[in-house]
Amino acid sequence: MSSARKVLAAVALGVSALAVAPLTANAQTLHVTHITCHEQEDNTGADDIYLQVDGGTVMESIQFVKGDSKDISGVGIEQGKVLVMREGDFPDEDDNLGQKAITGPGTYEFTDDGAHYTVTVG
Ligand SMILES: [Ca+2]
Ligand SMILES: [Ca+2]
Repeated sequence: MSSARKVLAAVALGVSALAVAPLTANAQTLHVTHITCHEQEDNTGADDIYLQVDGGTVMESIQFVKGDSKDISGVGIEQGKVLVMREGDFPDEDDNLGQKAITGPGTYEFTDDGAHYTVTVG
């Protein structure tokens, strides 16, 4: 392939990449990288923390006690979406510990129901 043809091929690739990603070009996929528990919601035993986006669970339940600080992997969230933190109380109704619009990389505090968690998003 001549160098001119290589350039044309690269341009064609660029155009097709844009064509399959309309409107979402600015939406960045972020990840939950860390969760710290400053205060638990449950008085006895560990909290069972899980995360939801758009009504779907994006992080299955992980146990936290006060002072725990855990690395999280494989939990993606699109920038601009609302992250909901819940605490499982099966068979009772689960508790809602807060919801935050994820506007970019940073830390988000979840403080509802007497709990206090910091979620790091990167
Ligand atoms: Ca609870
Ligand atoms: Ca619980």
